[in-house]
Amino acid sequence: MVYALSKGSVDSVFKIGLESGVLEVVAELDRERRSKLNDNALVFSQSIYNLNLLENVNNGTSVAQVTAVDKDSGLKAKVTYKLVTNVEEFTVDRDTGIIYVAKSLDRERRDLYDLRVRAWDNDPENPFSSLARVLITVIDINDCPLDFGISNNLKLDVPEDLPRGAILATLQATDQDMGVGGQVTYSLISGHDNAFRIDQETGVVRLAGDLDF
Ligand SMILES: [Ca+2]
Ligand SMILES: [Ca+2]
Ligand SMILES: [Ca+2]
Ligand SMILES: [Ca+2]
Repeated sequence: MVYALSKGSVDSVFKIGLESGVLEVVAELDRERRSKLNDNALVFSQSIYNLNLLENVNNGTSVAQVTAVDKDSGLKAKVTYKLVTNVEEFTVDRDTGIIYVAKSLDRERRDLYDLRVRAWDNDPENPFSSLARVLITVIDINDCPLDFGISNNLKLDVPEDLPRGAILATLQATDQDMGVGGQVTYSLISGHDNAFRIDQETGVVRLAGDLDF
């Protein structure tokens, strides 16, 4: 005697023993076997995380959290994070994916960080991993002092008979901040008795009155 399933085994859910007539539920077994495999990759909640941070953010501040999910179970779904870009300014907590500031930022030194965070599941035999990008823009604050450079302490010899309006010197101060925090204006504040004037914008110092020694 030979047994067969009357409508065939359409989606291979059932298998019948030709001699024995014993019906097996193949798909159930297969699903069971599959669930023991690490067959789900990690998926980050975003492929790119964009952050804007003020350059005076305190060390130790948590600034963002990256998260990856894994549809497997147990160790095959337990996620571990690692910052794979070599920087000192940021760290990523291996268990939570929280990003911390680890060292002072300085917009004048570096204003952009393009970081990669890798997430692994903890399958001991065949771990999956996935990569996300964390783009950090450092926002300027007005934290740079003006620097007069070599003209910080300028000594000039001026002939007594120089005509009014003659240019004596051009002072140049620099400020590395952005916007108004980096704008330089000049003014004379003492010791000039209206004999000199300075252009507010250019720093050009001119003779404004009569010199008499
Ligand atoms: Ca997995
Ligand atoms: Ca700075
Ligand atoms: Ca400044
Ligand atoms: Ca600044």
